[in-house]
Amino acid sequence: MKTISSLHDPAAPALGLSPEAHQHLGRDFLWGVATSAYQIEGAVDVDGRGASIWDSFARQPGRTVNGESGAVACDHYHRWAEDVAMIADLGVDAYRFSIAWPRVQPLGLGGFNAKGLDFYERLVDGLLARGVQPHATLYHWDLPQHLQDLGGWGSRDTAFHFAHYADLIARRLGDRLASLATHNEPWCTAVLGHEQGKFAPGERDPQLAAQVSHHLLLSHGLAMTAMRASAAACPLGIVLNQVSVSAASDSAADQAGARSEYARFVRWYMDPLFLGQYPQDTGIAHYPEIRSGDMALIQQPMDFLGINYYSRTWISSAEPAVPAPKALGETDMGWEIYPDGLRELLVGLKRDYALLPPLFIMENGMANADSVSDGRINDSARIDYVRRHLEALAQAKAEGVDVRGYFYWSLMDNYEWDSGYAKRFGLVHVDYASQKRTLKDSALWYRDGIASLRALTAGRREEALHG
Ligand code: IFM
Repeated sequence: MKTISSLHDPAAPALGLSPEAHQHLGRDFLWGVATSAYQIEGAVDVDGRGASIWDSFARQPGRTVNGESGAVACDHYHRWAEDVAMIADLGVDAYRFSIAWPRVQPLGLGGFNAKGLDFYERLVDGLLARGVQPHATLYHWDLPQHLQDLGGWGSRDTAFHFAHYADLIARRLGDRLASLATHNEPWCTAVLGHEQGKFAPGERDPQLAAQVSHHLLLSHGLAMTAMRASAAACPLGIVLNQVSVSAASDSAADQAGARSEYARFVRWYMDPLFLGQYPQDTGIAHYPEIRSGDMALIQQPMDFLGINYYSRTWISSAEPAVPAPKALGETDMGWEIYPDGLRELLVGLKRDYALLPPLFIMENGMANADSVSDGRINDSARIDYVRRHLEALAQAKAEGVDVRGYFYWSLMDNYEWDSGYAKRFGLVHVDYASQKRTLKDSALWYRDGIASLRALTAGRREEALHG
């Protein structure tokens, strides 16, 4: 197979970045790739794993495209060693994955499952042995079904069960993890899972969704407290999906619409975590029941904040609505490609939250139907997408935002939830029939780009040292 260096001029700037971006992303910047348990592991009935809400949801007719589920996915549970070797060969610094709660605690309460815990021990040690930092997330949407039967995230008790599970993981893996995040994208669990019915458990109840968001935040606070005690050296945080919001015009209605959308999406999580209160200007009627002491618990100091950015939200109150311009087009998800939104978002966070910890882009990427020719998987659109977002990220750094790393979503094509397997986000192509992994052009570009950034940085260090 050809490598990207034989496709591109080796003297060209690393990752095609501008000299300014080089300067900001060259030194001490962490490069990674990300996945999540249910989307890649498969092996849902193996070694004592309990059922999760996604197993049940995907079985319900009409919930996912073609009724597809993560039952096999990328079979990563059995192929983890090969996948770790592939990650190491990409030359990235870090790998972000999630732990399947039902694999390590089948019912979500009570006994833990030694075989499930062993799997993550092997994965973490395997990564470390290959020089790749392991970054784990405790909850990426696969709640044990048993807890759902007891009320799921709508029940306050689930927050306490989660803290117990978090504590156990911190004790077992905290000495070797490079970071441990409580939740991935709580907005999705609350809104897509409990208001829009698109994700498990498929509820459509806005009041329940508000309560769920509060219980997720509460569980984060409880888990942070428990984990601080048991894994003092491990950096702890949370990962939020965020957007930039653009108003279609200067009209009062569009401007107000954009402000309340931002309050519902971004501030709904940021304000409790960093200001100790929910925003009041969301324009929504549904607020959760909050008990005394909850907000203080939620507002725990964090070592890092993970941001997932894919696109912007466009607000038009006109009839008919003014469509988003989509000057750079859209991805296969129908999401507008809008890299400058990443810069806007990050600069806004720095402006609004004095207590902001160091940031990591924990997810950014595009779904793209890649074309295969001559055994090569051409995904130049993905390369362009990432390069533009890296430029935006470098600009945010130039404007003073403390961003320490970038994880591409995703390492490999995988189960895209209700969209099934048709949407391909991977740097690595997966042939689901054979489970063969093939590096796409973007993977080669990422690998060679990271390597030459490092070489440049090393060169600059040499120059600085020896003149
Ligand atoms: O695949 C998802 C991931 O699980 C969470 N963030 C967004 C990705 C793309 O939709």
